[in-house]
Amino acid sequence: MSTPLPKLTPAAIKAAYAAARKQYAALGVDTEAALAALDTLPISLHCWQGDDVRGFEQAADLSGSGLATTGNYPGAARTGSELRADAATAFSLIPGPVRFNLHAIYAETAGEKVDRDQLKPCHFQLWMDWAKKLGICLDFNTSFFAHPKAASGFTLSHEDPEIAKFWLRHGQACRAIAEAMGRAQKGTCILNHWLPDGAKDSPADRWAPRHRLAAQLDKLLATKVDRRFCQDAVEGKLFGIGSEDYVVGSHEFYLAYTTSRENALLCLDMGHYHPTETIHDKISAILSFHKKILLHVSRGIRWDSDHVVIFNDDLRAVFQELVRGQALDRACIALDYFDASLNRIGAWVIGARATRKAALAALLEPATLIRAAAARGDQGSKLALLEEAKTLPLGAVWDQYCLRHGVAAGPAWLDTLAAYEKKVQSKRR
Ligand code: RNT
Ligand code: ZN
Repeated sequence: MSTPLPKLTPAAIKAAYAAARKQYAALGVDTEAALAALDTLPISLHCWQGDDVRGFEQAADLSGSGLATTGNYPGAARTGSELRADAATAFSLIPGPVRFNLHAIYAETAGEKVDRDQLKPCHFQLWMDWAKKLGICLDFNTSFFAHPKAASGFTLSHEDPEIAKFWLRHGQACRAIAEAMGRAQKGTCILNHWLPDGAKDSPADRWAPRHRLAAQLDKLLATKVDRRFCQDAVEGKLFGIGSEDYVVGSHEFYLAYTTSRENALLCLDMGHYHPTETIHDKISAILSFHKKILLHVSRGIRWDSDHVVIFNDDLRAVFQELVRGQALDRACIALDYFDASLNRIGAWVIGARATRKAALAALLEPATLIRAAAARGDQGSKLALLEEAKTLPLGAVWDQYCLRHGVAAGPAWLDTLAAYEKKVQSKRR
């Protein structure tokens, strides 16, 4: 980027906000209340966007996991310190509260080979120290992929009891780590379990792996942890590369599992459904019976479930549902995508800003007017008001939010990123 991008002055932001505030107030919307509500919503940033889901195990290889990053933009983080520095740079460009979401393959073992079933809280001490210094909380994930014992495409639901037991021990190890993280941060660490188990074509038996998975999950979730500190979640998926025909842990499997057991949250990943299926309509259905959900904010395109999140209708609809149902505090929000074709810090910032903007847009909806029109049976006015709401000055309120958080409003954050890229990322070979 050669010429610096325009910076909005605080005076210009404040003037635009004052006008926007009046415009919203005339429609019954309190922008100050919306901004205050926005500050109560943490967004968990996923460590794996920073290095294309590589992690720190030398041998880790994503092939066979159904996860694939494409692109060769230079400057990916190679170590824990680089990833931490990159993440902190992203945080400085994102207004509002953030968390950081780690995977087990990001353990730091000081050169010692530690297999997944032997991982301990001490292997995440540097992460915990860093989080404490920044005043943020951590979330965690079991890594059931990129490992020789995952090469067949099956892990926890494997027919070989020894392999299944290995992955069970991995899950147990991760629960102890998540609990330690939660204890250190004096607040819940969400531990998400996603496994790739599935088949490319026409499995002879769709039943047995599901019976095994349910039994293994029951064992895993029965091991004692303090649930104030470790809250498990399970994430379903429709298909992956190499598991096009059958995924053991499908959405329906986990929906039924979590409903019957009440020991884990259900995780919905926006990219894990049929290509034209969206998740917003599922939220009120699930939250009619579940206390909370975990959302993986992502963007599916064709066969890829993990494009960088943008401020689109799907994302807006998710937050409309949460706000309309007064359920913003019943959804844990975590980003999940990976793209190696652009600056990876930029990818974090784009997705996190889009997510928060979608939440703000929902909080600014002229809900009272829209509901009143619907209540009197005036469908035309309801639809017209929804349309008019789309062009209200959301941007002015967003800029004010950025200003209050000391984060660049508008595209000027790209200049900070370009400077960091030049000084830090471009030096990595
Ligand atoms: C994979 C799932 C899962 C992963 C991460 C790396 O399809 O979405 O959440 O993206 O665990
Ligand atoms: Zn996901």
